[in-house]
Amino acid sequence: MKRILLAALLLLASCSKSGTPDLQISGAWARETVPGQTATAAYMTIHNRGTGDDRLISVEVAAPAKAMLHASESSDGVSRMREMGGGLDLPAGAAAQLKPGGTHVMITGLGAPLRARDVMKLRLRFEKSGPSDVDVAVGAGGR
Ligand SMILES: [Cu+2]
Repeated sequence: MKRILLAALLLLASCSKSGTPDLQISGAWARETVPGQTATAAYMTIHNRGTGDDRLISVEVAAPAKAMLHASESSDGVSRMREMGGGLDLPAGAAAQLKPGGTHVMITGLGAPLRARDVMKLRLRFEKSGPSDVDVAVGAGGR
């Protein structure tokens, strides 16, 4: 019995770290829009320097725009995007890169164009760490 309990505890420990997450968000940028375009994508690095796992569960942007988490995948030379319903896992000690061709924050329904040097505000909601506001630099890193 004791051995089974120990095995179960070890399994639990390897699946999920229950310490405190410590998130550092850096390099947030988004593409500027071209005339007539009302959607863009935002990218950033989220480094979990803590001892506990966390998860990015949703992203909010000022109305009328909407933000959602997207994953990109390509098959047969065609790239497609899909909404990440379960959010983005942020394991303790790891860095998640949101970048072109990969995971990104999709922003649709922009009420005004985004120009280089604008700053777009996003609110990221994390399962354990709660909300975190991020300034996204428009244009930077896009060229
Ligand atoms: Cu997308």
